[in-house]
Amino acid sequence: MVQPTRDDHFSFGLWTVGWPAADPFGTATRPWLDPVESVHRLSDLGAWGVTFHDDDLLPFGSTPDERNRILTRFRAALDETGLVVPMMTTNTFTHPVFKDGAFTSNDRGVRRFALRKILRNLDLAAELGASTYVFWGGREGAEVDSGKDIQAALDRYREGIDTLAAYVKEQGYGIRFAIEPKPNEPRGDILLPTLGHALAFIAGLEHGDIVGVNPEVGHEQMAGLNYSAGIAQALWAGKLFHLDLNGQRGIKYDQDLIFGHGDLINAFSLVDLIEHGAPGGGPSYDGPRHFDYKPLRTEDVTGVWDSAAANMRTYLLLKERAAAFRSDPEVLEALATAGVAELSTPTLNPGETLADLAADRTAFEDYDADKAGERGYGFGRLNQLAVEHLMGAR
Ligand code: GLO
Ligand code: NI
Ligand code: NI
Ligand code: NI
Repeated sequence: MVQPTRDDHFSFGLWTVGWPAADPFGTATRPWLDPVESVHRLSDLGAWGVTFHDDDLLPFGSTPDERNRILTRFRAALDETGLVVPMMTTNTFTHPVFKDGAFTSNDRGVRRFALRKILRNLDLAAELGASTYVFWGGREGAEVDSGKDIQAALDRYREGIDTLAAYVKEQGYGIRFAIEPKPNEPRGDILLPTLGHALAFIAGLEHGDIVGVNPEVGHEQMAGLNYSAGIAQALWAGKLFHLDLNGQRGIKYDQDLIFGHGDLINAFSLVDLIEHGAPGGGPSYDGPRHFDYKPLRTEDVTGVWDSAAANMRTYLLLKERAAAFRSDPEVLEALATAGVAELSTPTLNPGETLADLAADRTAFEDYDADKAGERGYGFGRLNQLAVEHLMGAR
């Protein structure tokens, strides 16, 4: 049960296991990892897919010959293992050219360069069969309020995404875009800082029909937000195109811990939600279970692969616990006491008008608000049952 298989649709970024662990205060603690080796190791561990930024595989500035050579080797590894590339993305943050942003740099030449870099990589994504293309705008932001016209920046962000989305449609690539929000780091403040900001931005796009979100556990939690509640809203909006699973402990720098190694109770409710859908029958999520974590800087190469396996194992254990939770009669009873299913009944009767409601004395004049205020919902008991399932105590 806790042995991952291809059917679990686990995917990893090349930049996760391949992170050599340089941080702002220290140099790399691990050697460069060959992407071909990562493909083989991930496959052996039971993963299904691998994702990457252009520069993770094809170093910035490589010649067409170098690109071809690297791609041939990489494709051979994919063919040999059967691993797929469900998602690709562009690095628009490492090179100094992007220090003030890509789509939203104040420098117009940089913006045009960024569009070209992404365009070329979209063609590659289509060739490799990726169905999702992620946009994480880590450098789209500012440290200085007066240095960035935020409204103009949003205009340029929209121009960039719409232009590329139109291209994808024109080419018939069948690729959908997923915007990944993050509140800060590396910029002091990043545009589209949360899932909610991203959804509002998408609603104003011309080609928003193929644009959704790629929310990351740690990014929402860095903003103090509830990840599984945000995921529920993304599902409700029909915009959960992809997700980045990892762990984070509180409002601080981006930790990218192993999935579940942060807020474990929220990780439990997330797995319950995406596996089973909302209790009222809302949609579940059938896309990749994608891990965007970093092996701790203190790990050696053995620790890298142990941590990759740990992400999948934690997910599967949570899935097992969530299934037990959902079928426990005591939980069903606690859910009924809490009125969870009742929320799915519309507030007005079928065909009822506001005038009908205004004439309904039982809704107001004769309604015993004090009595209703006495109701105990038993949410604490419900949560204790969740915690006990999570702990394997039931
Ligand atoms: C950084 C982001 C980053 C993105 C990546 C893929 O905090 O999480 O790793 O997920 O660029 O789009
Ligand atoms: Ni991140
Ligand atoms: Ni992160
Ligand atoms: Ni991410």
